[in-house]
Amino acid sequence: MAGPLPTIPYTVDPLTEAESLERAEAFFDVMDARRSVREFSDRPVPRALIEHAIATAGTAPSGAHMQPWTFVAVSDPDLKRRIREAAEAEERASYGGRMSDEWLEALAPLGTDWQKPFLETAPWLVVLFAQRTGVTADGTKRKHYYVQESCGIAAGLFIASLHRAGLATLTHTPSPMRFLSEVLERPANEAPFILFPVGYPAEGARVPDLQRKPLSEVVIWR
Ligand code: IYR
Repeated sequence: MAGPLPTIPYTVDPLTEAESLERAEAFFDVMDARRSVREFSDRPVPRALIEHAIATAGTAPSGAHMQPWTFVAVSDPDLKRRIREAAEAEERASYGGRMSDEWLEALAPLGTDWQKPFLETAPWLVVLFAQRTGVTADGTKRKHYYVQESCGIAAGLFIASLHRAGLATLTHTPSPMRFLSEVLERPANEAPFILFPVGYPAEGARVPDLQRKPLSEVVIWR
């Protein structure tokens, strides 16, 4: 059994309470301006921005530090077209009867339907795969822990990084999304988790006028 890793010193920024509050408020303002986007421009996005967002996602804490994620960054038009075709085939079946009336009613305010043109318009599709298991240096199978939680946190950081860089994305989960494993030739230990179209919003893009729950509705102080 491996022993504990060597340790290194760690400190956080030494801030006054006022400075902390200022930073917290400024970060909230940045994140509060983020919206999920479904209308993308075809304006190219430099690969370096995608690399930084993925690197930022990779700073997420993960179960036993297994980092159980793979990001597949797709810009190839042929692959994007195949992903769109497969996603729309699934979504057509979902909207056409596979989703319950209750589900369709919950989605109605968002105005979504089976058509997903953004899967071809957005310059990048980044697919986050969750690794149910991994491999050790000697090639043996290794269990991963808290895979969903770890990938969920990584997804959040990915979204935050893109937003900070002035980009837009959508947490898209075509259902079922097994086809992504086939099209992107991923191994059986990886399951598609979220598909992110990434780009700039289309000129004149609009988003639903949603309201976020106030703090009083989401927090209980004890
Ligand atoms: N996957 C479908 C349906 C959908 C489901 C939920 I939950 C959403 O928040 C949005 C859409 C689609 O992408 O249209």
